Amino acid sequence: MPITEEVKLYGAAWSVYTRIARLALEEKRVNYGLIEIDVFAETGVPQEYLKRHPFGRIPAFEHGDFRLYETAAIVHYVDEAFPGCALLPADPKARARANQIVGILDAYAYRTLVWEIYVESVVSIREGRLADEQKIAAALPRAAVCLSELTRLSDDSEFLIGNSVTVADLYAAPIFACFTQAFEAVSLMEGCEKLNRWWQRFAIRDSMYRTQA
Ligand SMILES: N[C@@H](CCC(=O)N[C@@H](CS)C(=O)NCC(=O)O)C(=O)O
Repeated sequence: MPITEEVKLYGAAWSVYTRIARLALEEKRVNYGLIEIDVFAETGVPQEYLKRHPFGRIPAFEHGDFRLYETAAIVHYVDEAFPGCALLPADPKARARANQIVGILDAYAYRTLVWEIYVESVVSIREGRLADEQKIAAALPRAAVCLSELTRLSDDSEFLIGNSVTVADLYAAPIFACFTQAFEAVSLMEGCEKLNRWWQRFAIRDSMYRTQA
């Protein structure tokens, strides 16, 4: 059936960054269509898709005739262009904290928790290959720093920052959905009680169910 929604997201259900953008759309209750793109196809990134995203990453976004790529830009556009809950706190310090957490997740945690731990520990078994134990071992200290900083910088309230959902939760949740499947997550999360409590609450949100791979 053709997708008729005005808002379209080009990506993949398995993708962390696609899920971040989807969570923003879900939390803002924006009607959208997800168009699956296989960036790892044997023939390479589809040529047509490279016109939307010349770097060949997912997701890419379209609202009417307005096209955008880069998840942070998409999330902020969705936040500002559509009604509903604001995805950034109004208070400048809380706003800065939420943006700082996004920066940490984007620059350090995604690579370490998803690629170096989850992909090596969990996806490798699914793909029938041996995990690269050296890669996992090298990632553990970096993962510990990511988790202790996220614990230190987050509030002990319903969400990572404040009492309503923010971009910090939207970036963190898809990363944690992968990372917490890894055996290594159990010991790494010890002592991160605030983060553990946040994850127990956020993992069962409607938006998380609706964006499951
Ligand atoms: N800076 C990009 C990163 C997006 C990204 O890395 N997406 C991954 C999937 S979660 C991807 O496209 N990977 C394909 C590749 O690495 O070739 C953004 O914020 O949108």
